[in-house]
Amino acid sequence: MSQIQTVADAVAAGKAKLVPNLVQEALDGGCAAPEILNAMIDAMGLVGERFKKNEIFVPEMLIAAKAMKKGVEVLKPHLAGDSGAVCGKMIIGTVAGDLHDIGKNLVAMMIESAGFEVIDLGVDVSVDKFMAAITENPDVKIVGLSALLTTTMPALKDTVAALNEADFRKNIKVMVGGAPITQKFADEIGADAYTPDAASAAQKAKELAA
Ligand code: B1M
Repeated sequence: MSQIQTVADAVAAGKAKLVPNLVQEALDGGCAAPEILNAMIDAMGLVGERFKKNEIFVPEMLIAAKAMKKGVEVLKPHLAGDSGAVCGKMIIGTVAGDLHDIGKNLVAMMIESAGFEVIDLGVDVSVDKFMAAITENPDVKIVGLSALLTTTMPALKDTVAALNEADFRKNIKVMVGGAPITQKFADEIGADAYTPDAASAAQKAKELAA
């Protein structure tokens, strides 16, 4: 079995203690960091499939998420450089009612390495919290919103609607993403950009801030 597959299997099985060493071994063995990351993302997809089929339950999803996060910690220096924040500020968060943060964290990491100072508001972020953060950071260039649940897509819509009504909106671009989000939905709710993954989010953020 390849080293990358071993990492992916350990993530899917929620082996949080083993994953960091396995990731390090894969890196030492010459595997590329983005390839390892992609395999770990696929492993989380598999976890989701198993959950959908009732083969596993929330606790197993949670330990897989913990294993994934431990692996990302080891990968981070190999994926993201110290950019020096030359592109400006970005605020990011997972919308109200939604606790998923792995994808949002990856997006934040890639955007930071693309040259932004990222203010991460975490998960379950209310409209008021986004608004307060923008008020505290009037020089922010982009606000990024993540949603992983079909049931939190309305919260994403409400957050974008509130941003669109605010005076500061003309100076701020709004990016959205997350597994259930599509370009069509982003257009419907009035976001400036949708991207399907972390790498394209970083690219798009640079374009929007230029
Ligand atoms: Co949840 N969960 N979960 N979960 N979970 C999903 C999302 C689900 C698809 C699983 C399934 O049924 N197949 C399903 C949603 C179904 C739906 O809405 N139609 C689901 C469910 C139902 C739930 C609960 C309701 C379960 C329950 O309690 N009965 C519950 C909800 C809790 C809540 O949020 N209120 C729940 C809870 C959890 C855990 C807490 C156990 C855990 C999250 C832990 C954590 O994040 N810290 C969890 C997990 C791990 C998952 C799966 C298995 C994996 C998610 C993940 O991390 N993927 C997920 C199944 C799946 O996604 N296939 C599932 C890897 C990550 C890198 O991908 O987050 O998609 P992703 O991010 C990508 C892109 O989407 C994009 O870039 C990222 C990197 O490439 N992206 C952006 C994300 N944000 C972006 C923002 C951008 C741009 C791109 O611009 C700003």
